[in-house]
Amino acid sequence: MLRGILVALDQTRKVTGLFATTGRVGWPSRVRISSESRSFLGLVLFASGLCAGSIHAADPQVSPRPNIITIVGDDIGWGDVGFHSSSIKTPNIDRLAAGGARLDRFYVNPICSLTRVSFLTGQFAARTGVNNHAGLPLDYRIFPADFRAAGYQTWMCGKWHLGGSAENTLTGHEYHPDARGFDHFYGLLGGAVDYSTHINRESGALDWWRNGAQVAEKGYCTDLLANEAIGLIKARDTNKPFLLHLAFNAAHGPLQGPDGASGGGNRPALYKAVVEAMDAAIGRVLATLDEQKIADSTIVLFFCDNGAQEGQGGSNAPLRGAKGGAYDGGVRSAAVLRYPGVIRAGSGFGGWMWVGDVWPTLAAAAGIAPQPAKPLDGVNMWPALLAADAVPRAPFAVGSRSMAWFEPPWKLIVTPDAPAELYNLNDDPSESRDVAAASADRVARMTADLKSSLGTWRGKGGGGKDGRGQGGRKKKHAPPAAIVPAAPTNSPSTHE
Ligand SMILES: [Ca+2]
Repeated sequence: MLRGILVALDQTRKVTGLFATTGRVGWPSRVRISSESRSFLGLVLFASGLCAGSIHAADPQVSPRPNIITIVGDDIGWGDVGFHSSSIKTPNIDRLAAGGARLDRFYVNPICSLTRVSFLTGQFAARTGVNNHAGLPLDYRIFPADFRAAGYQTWMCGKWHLGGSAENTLTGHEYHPDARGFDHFYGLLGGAVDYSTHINRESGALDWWRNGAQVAEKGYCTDLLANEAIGLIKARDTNKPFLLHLAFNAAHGPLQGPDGASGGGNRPALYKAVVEAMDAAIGRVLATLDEQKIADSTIVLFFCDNGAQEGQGGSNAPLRGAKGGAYDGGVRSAAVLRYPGVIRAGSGFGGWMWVGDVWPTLAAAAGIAPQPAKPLDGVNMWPALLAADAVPRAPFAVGSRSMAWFEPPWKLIVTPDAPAELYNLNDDPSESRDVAAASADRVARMTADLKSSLGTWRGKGGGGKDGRGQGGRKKKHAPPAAIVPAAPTNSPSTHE
C-alpha cells in the first residue's frame, strides 16, 4: 500500500515536472496540459511533495529519485532476443521485458558512434557531424552531467567510442567518459577489443581503462564489465541515487565466446554464445538489484546500438536490412524499459521513440530539467510511457550512408545515387512495398522537410571546430551530399 501511494505521488511529481522539460521538438496538442489541469496538479504536487517528503524522511529505504541503469548491446539484431522468439536464450533480458514494457518502436542509428552520440547528447547524429573515428567535441554536454549535477552517482562500464582512443581524431583524457560527466569509467574507449586480451587489433594497443589509466586485467570482457558494475552498486553511497551506463561490446566482432572460442565454421553458434554470455552478465546485475533491495526503485532501460551485421550470426528478422543501412533491420532495436510499480509489467509500448529521446525522458522520470549545451532534438516520452499511450510525435532522422526521415508511420529513405524510397511502416513493417512512385507529392514534401530541417540544424546547433567531420578514413559512405553537406559518417567496419 505504501509503495502504491509513493508511486502515485512520485508519478504526479514526475508528470507535473515534465512539462517544464519538454525539448525544442514540441509535444502534440493532445498531451499538452490545460491550465485547469495545471492548477489541479499543482495542488496535488504541493500535497504530494509534503507527504512524500515526510514519508521519505521517515523511511530512508525509499529514494526520492530512481536509480537508473542503461544497458546497451552491440550489433545485436531485432531477432536476437528471446522475447522476439529467438533461438538465442536471453532469459534475463526477457525477465526485464516481463517486468516492464517492451518498447516496440525504438529507433537507433545504423552504426555505433552515431547511436552513442544521439543517446548521450539528445541530438540527431547528422547534426553533430560525429562519426566513428572523430570523437565527441568538448562543446557538447552529455546527459549524465545533468544527473551528476543533480546529486546522482554516475558510472559507466563498457564501450565509449566517442573519443579519447588512439583511433580517434580527438585524443586525450579530456575526451574520456570520466571527463565528460561520469564519476567513474571502466571499459574500452574504441570500437572493438579482443574479448580476452582487451587489445584493439587495429592499433595493437591495450584498450582497457579505469578513470584515465590503462589497466591490464585478465578475464572475459563481458564478465569484467558486469563485475565492475556490481561492485559499484554494492559500494554506492546509499544516500544518493545512481546512474549506471553499462555498454557491452558484445556481440561486436571479433567474436569470442566465454570459453575462448573464436572464429571457426559455426558463426551462429559463436554469436549465440556471446549474446547468451551477455545475458548472463545482465542477470547478475539484476540479481544484485534484488539482493540490495533496490530493484523497485531502479529504472532499467535495455536497447542495442544498431542491428546485427550480416554474416556475423545475428538476425534482424523479420525486418529488412542490417547494420549500416537505413532499413528497419539496421535501426529498429529490441528495447525494454522496466520500472516496477510505475511501468506496467509485461506491456508493450507502441509509441515511436528515438534514442535521442532518452535524455529528456529519463530526466523527466528523475525530475531533472535537461541542461543541454545544444538544443535537444529528443522528445520527452515519459508522459506517454506513464500513460501507455502511443501519442503522435514529431519527425526524426536516423542514418549514415542512407538517411531515413520518419513521419510516423511514414518513412522516407534517401540514398546517394538512388531513387528515394517511401514505406508505411504500419502497413508494411518489413519494408517490402516501396510506395514512393505512387506518393510523389509526399516524397517531395518529406524530402524538402528533411533538407530544410538539416539546414536548420546546421545553422543553429551543428557548428563546431574540433573534430566534427574529421578523421573519417572511409568517406565512401558519406550521407547524400545534398542532404547532409558537412557531416561525413562511415561504413560498417570492425570498429563500429
Ligand atoms: Ca554497434
